[in-house]
Amino acid sequence: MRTRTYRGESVQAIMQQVRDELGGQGLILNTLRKDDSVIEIEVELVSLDGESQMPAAEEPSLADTADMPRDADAASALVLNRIGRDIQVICRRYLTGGESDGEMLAKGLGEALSFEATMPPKSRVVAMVGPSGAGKTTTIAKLIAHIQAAFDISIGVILADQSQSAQEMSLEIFAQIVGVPAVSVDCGLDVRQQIPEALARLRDCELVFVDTPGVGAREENRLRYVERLLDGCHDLETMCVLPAPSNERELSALTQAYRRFDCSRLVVTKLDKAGFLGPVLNEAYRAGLPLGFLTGGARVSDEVEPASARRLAWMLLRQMH
Ligand SMILES: Nc1nc2c(ncn2[C@@H]2O[C@H](COP(=O)(O)OP(=O)(O)O)[C@@H](O)[C@H]2O)c(=O)[nH]1
Ligand SMILES: [Mg+2]
Repeated sequence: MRTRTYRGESVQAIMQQVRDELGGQGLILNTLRKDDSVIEIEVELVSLDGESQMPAAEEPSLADTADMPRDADAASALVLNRIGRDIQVICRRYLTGGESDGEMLAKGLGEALSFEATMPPKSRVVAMVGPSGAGKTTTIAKLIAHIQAAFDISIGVILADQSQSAQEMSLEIFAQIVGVPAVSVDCGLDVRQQIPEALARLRDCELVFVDTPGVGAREENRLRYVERLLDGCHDLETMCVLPAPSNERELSALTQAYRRFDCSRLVVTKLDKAGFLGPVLNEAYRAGLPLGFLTGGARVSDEVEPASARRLAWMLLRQMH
């Protein structure tokens, strides 16, 4: 991938430079606010041969079981080890008796887990909650890019995380580039009023994403802050963002702590970095949370895709190589 980094004082000036040099063909990968006066935008140099700009997710074809080891029992054991304890019990019913192909695994996963990948969401306001570094901000940017490409609806964002560093993606700058209005809320005294006031300013937007500050399972003050922040918000859906490369205990502590947010679905991030999906799938099962979206890649142009049993089965089988 050929990339170029542009720096400047304003989004407009940098984007003019991108347009002049790349003829508007660049794909935004990352947006950073280095300090008060310097903005940095990383752009992929997209070929001009008309190829799709968003990399298409690989189509999960489960028909070909030639990928599986010849010995069906060995194949089952291999896959089951990657699924997680509780789900194994359910999937094992499907994977014994020599029928260890991808379709059967998908059936097992479909029985053990639930999926809710409706996009755009039914609620007008969508808040992402999760620990720091889980991928909340990046996922919102990815979803905005996808929704803009696929649907004709007006989107806005509420920036409720003021703790951003120069290394973290700036959703504010990304929003400016893609023409999405953004309203920042600060940690004022009247926390409950912050979101309704921001929403009033975004009254023309049909869908509004809320980027919340990262909260750990044991950070009671921060948990309470986010709870109060979202408290006064109507027509709200809260998604729980969990990184796949996490251990079982941590994931379990997080979903328990987040019960107060009444999350409707899970977003599983960093699948590209997880060698083992067991802990996060097991937690989805134990917490009874539907899987919403899966992400695999640090950049805005990387994958975010609807979760499905077939997709997970395909990933688990692919991991065997
Ligand atoms: N490898 C990988 N990195 C990701 C993914 N999603 C986010 N990241 C990276 O993880 C880091 C934290 O992401 P960020 O969106 O700032 O997390 P937040 O603190 O939850 O908002 C950044 O360096 C992102 O580029 C993903 O799906 N895969
Ligand atoms: Mg963030």
